[in-house]
Amino acid sequence: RPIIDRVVEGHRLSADDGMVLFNTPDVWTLGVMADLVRRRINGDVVWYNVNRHLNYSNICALSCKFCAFHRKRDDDGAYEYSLDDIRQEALKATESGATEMHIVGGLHPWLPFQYYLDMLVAITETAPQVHIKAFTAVEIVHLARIAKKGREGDEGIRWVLRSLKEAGLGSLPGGGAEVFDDRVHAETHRGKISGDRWLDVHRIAHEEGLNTNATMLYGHVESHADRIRHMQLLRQEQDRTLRDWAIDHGLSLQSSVDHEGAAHDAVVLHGPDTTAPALQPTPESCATGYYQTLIPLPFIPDDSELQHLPGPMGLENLRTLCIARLMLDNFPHIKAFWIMQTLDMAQLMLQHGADDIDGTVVWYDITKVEGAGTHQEVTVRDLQRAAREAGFRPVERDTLYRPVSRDGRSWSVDD
Ligand code: V47
Repeated sequence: RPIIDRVVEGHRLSADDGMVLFNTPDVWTLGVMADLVRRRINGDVVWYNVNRHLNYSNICALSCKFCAFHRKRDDDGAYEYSLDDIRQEALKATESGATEMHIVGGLHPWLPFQYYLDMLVAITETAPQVHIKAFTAVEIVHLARIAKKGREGDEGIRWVLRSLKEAGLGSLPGGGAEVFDDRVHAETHRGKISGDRWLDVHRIAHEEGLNTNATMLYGHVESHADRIRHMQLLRQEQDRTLRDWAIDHGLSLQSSVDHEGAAHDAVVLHGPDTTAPALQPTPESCATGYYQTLIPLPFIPDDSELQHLPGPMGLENLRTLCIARLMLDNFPHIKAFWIMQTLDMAQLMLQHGADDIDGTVVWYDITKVEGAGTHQEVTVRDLQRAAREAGFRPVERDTLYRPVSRDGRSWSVDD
């Protein structure tokens, strides 16, 4: 009851509240509360986009245990795209009317930094209108490592981000966050950057004016408390990022404690009262970049080194989604990534806190649900139908959540 009251009144939930929500048998009340917050921030809109994924190489210096994508150079199925392949992909994207290319790959041991700059330039030349959302924080640190010796500190990261931005990078995707916890890191993705470093890269990206997303890969060896801490860390970073914007826009600050128990100012997205639409950061109104969306990713065990683990089921997925919507009160969006959850499940997610159903995708190589191939495509009509049937109004967006007007393959961003 007290938690329901806090949600209804638009007050921040604590980490302890989050734990209560993981333990309550009443998932449906959680759903009602998450829907309330979701409607407060996004009304009856379901955002979708017309996008294409490009996984430029699966060759990776790391061997994370949950990952079925990575290959060593001589392994069967190892591949890397040439710049010509990339140009072809950009051409296909622009010809199909895509507004975004989402580009990630393994930590390739030999490709030089110039390859990544050339990739961005080739895409920008071939498909100038398409937004390039590319490279997880893990790849950015790798690029800082290969670009120049001794460039792995914050200044190296900043230099890499600036160079990539100049070559055409538009934003960072949310991948590679996994779960911010040292034990989980040691057990499942030792060798990858730490959670703290992941957060550093996104902080620097925000300072450089780039918007970013965040993921949480859950349902393997982490605990519920680890998930709550992951959300808490993201939330306190976003508090810091949005503080000046909130003050400038007359949003009253609440108080919150961080994961170490220290008090800080909290930015909770809400309107003048809890029934009015929430004030939202936009690229025009915010002097820096910020986190746009959280994408909860349920662990898919198939073909990974952790395939003996069962992976989370439907109700656990809905519960985690609801808690993410309720805890991350300063994230404008929560995404249902249908590729990992199926479109049927994504519909239910829309009624449990998610307001974004991602995109048309087309090719996706990183995870495959129940033996699906790499060709995983839905049409705009499928996405719109899924949203309408769930009781919402589908609106096409660009990567920065600006509404898009479309006439077949040609499109523009609404003012
Ligand atoms: O970084 C890897 C995760 C991520 C598995 O920013 C797995 O808009 C589940 O980040 N089971 C890639 N997850 C996906 C991603 C993403 C997707 C959609 C939208 C956005 C966005 C980002 O998938 C990886 C890793 O964290 N992952 N293996 C697995 N077996």
